[in-house]
Amino acid sequence: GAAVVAALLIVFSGAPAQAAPAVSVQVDPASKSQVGRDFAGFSYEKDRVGARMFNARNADLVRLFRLLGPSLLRIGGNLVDMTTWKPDGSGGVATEVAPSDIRELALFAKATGWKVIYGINLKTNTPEAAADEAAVAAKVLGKDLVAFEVGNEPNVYVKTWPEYEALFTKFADAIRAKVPDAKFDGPGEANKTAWAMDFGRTQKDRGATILSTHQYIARNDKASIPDMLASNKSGRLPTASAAMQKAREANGIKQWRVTEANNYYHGGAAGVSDVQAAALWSLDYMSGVAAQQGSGINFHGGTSVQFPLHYSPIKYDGLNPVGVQGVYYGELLWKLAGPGAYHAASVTGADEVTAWGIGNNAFVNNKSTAAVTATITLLAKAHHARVYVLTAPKLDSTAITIAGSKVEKNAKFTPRPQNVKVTGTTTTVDVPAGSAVLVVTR
Ligand code: BDP
Repeated sequence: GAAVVAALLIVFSGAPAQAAPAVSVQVDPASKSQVGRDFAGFSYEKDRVGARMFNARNADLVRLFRLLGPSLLRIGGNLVDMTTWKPDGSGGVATEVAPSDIRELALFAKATGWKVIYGINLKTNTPEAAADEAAVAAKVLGKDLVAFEVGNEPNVYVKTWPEYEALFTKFADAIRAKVPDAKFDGPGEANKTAWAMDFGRTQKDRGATILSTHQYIARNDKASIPDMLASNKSGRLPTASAAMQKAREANGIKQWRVTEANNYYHGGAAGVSDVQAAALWSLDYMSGVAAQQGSGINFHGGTSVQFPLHYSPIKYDGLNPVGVQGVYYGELLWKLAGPGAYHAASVTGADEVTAWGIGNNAFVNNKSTAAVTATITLLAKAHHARVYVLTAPKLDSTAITIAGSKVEKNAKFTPRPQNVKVTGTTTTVDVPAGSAVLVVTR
């Protein structure tokens, strides 16, 4: 009896896998860029500092950051330009920042191992107050401060580059007078890269270490899963990455980075921004940025007084996490492969399948509605590999798992990767419809 059942199981479970289209993936041994530990980061609104969401006692949040990190937290958003520095304030007020709020942030950075890009109000501030706040932030954050960012998306409220250059210079000069070794990222335009070249040229000897841009696919009334999944092939995202790389290289700036991004602005859309499709989208976006030698993406999230942030990697009730969503899972799968050299990969046999390598590991991202069987040529020989499958019942599902495990709100994550045989450098893995796999050989 048992033998018959076993034989039948083999016949029936074998059948669909054989019917799946075969794709072939070749990882390119050449590499132009390194994926660092801080590639997959977060961006948050500045008011979260005054609200003291970032404090070392926010235990679940600390754990959720640690699971993904150590990485880079960028503090900014529209709320940076609505937040007032209160050097004598007692703290704990969302629209203000007092020294004690920065101390809480610094303890959070220590507890999580994350570093910080610290945004300062440009739009409704004075150079003197900016410099005063910067001096405190530099002292309190110490080595955990990566750069200052002055204003959010200045192209929204400053019309021309010369006007912006003059304004930025006033603030940056005041900051550098108090913090002589201050580093900056910029210009951080919204959905544009027009000022990146000028910013690189004029600021490279004035503390600029990161050229930055913010990219969203489109406004949330345009949100759709098919458009989101196609957005990494053409349109704003790949065009911006190429432009940033050009500006970085031309000016010899060390890094370019998408310091704020997500799929659809005005907070994203439920059922698109927070589901499995968003996880697959975020993976392709990270791959596209790495391919253009970008040093990472800070996916925007948290909460905002402006609109609900459906795209947030971590979902909140007030200051407390209640779970994680699509983009968090994409970032987590990415992190499980790195750090290491980024390798492009060619895919033959399916249109909606992309692939790339980090180190000796390989990703296959299947955005189609059919399962595929991928035969992958890896970069190094191995006998076995671990396979992490990021999957959900459907592209618009929130029931996402990686290697059979969801991520609980307290960051409990117990993946059980499958073991597959590798023959020489070749292995074959099944990639379910609307799913991504990470093959780890290291
Ligand atoms: C960006 C802003 C951020 C918003 C986001 C959005 O920097 O504060 O939350 O758009 O509209 O432009 O979703």
